[in-house]
Amino acid sequence: MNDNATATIARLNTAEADFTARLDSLLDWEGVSDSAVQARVDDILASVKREGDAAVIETTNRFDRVSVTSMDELRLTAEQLRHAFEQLPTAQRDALASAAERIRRYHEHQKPGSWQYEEADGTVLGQQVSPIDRAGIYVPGGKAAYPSSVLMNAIPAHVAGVQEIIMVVPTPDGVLNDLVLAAAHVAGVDQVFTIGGAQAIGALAYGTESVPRVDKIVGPGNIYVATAKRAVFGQVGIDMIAGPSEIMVVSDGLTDPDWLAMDLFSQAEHDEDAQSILVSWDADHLAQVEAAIERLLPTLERADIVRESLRRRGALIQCRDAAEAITLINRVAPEHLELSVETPDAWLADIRHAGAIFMGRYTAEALGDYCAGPNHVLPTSGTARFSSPLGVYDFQKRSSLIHCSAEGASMLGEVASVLARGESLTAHARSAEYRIRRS
Ligand code: HSO
Ligand code: ZN
Repeated sequence: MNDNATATIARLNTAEADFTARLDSLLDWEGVSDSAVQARVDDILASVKREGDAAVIETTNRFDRVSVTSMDELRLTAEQLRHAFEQLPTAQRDALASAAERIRRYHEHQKPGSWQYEEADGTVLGQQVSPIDRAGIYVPGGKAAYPSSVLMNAIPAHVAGVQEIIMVVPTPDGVLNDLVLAAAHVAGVDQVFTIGGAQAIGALAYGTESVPRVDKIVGPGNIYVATAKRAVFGQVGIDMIAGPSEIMVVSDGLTDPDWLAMDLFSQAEHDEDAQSILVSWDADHLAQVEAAIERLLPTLERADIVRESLRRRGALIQCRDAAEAITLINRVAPEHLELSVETPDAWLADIRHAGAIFMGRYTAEALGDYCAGPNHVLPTSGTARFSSPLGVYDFQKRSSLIHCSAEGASMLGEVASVLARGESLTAHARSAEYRIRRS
């Protein structure tokens, strides 16, 4: 058991007295909230609301170190996106297209139907599903710009039937990421504005002379973007405020330790605050994975980030048995759960909280990140207890339908009248009573 502070990754054992406290402190992650950032974001949002394009141009020039004089210079058309796609090497074009096709097919399955039924009195009741009109997708700039995230955000919107998809992406120093633009083309994005930060969120939420006002904003961003999204929520819908990425792997001891080490690294390389946890009841196996981690870590391109992430928030946890592993899963409610076990189906019924479940030894989380089909925008920091992956349903809303027959209105009128008079709302009561048949 390595307990010392210089270990690459912490070793925990559920049998130890301080286990719960140690697990709690590993899971603890402070959501972003900073009053100085809040004040700056409020200023930017107010100026975009007041001055529209002029404020967007001014803030973009200042923060992204560009010098544009009109919004036309910050706008890319569908033709330019197509051009970016056509310029790509064939392998990248094919990979984007085949990932998009799998993601689209998966999300087609999510489309909920509208429904209706008839009560005995002839009243028809139902629910009608309709898409939002216009969606805004935020794509972070620089190193954090993931073409795969463009697919994961835009395709469900497209499948939901959203009429217009507007993407914003900052281009610090004017540098465009061709793969991001190509992904926007493949995913059916209509227009791209090369703007970012709180000013882009403000432009999407309020609309400007050039940027159409959207109904919902989705996509990850830095603390300024997250703070701005929180501030405009209510004016527009938002998806979620995502925390650092996480993976929890449960191994029965029979998976190649190198595979498991690399699966843990694949999350850790996202961010120093990302979390990678392996759980097993096989102590020898945990020791083998730890050795694989030590051996493979120096071979990584992003070794520094991975090392820091494992040091801050990683853990190898020894538990008693499979039942205790399930208790841990539901306690952590991980964003990604890999069940690296022989019969993962047998586990499913007991798993209540997890963003995405990767079943069996072959199902590396990385495959889900890019191209298996399901969405990679998932609830983090334990929010899988109450929320779900981004999906078609996030770009739709539901309207209730009520169609009363004469007989139904009469019967319901009696009930409504009594309840309305109980609330002293007599216009309600009389409206209902007019429709009561007196024969
Ligand atoms: N694992 C990330 C998604 C991603 N991975 C994008 C690679 N590119 C979401 O948790
Ligand atoms: Zn990833």
